[in-house]
Amino acid sequence: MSYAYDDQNIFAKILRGEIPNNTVLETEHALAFHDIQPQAPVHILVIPKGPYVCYDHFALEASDEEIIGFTRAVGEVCKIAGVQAGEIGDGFRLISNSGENGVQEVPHLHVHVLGGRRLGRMLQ
Ligand code: D5M
Repeated sequence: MSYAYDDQNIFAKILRGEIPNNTVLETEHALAFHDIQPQAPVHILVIPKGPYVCYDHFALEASDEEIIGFTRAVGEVCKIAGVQAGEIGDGFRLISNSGENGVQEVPHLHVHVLGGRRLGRMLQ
């Protein structure tokens, strides 16, 4: 399968420093920043620095080093989200929308880290 990466997408521009972001964490392989339209008191996006469209693209084509680096960054952000959520920091949700029917708006892989409130039980 081939994945066409559009380097004009908004997260590519954030990675190049062309538009600002509210950074939570930056590592060699990942950048995490606050979502501009938060759906929960804590809503952080974690993106790999490489040009990957969606989760399967990344998981199948990134190097082991990139995958480990990104996965660890997501873990760090989960801990940060727990601290930011304060008293109800025990628990969070990870979501990665992929593709047309996954209703992915920005075509650069991103993992949403949501917390800070009791989240609804149903996935939609
Ligand atoms: O979600 C894409 C998410 O990206 C959505 O929650 C808004 C967020 N977004 C869009 N532009 C920005 C900027 N500039 N900063 C921070 N967050 C942003 P998806 O999973 O693709 O539907």
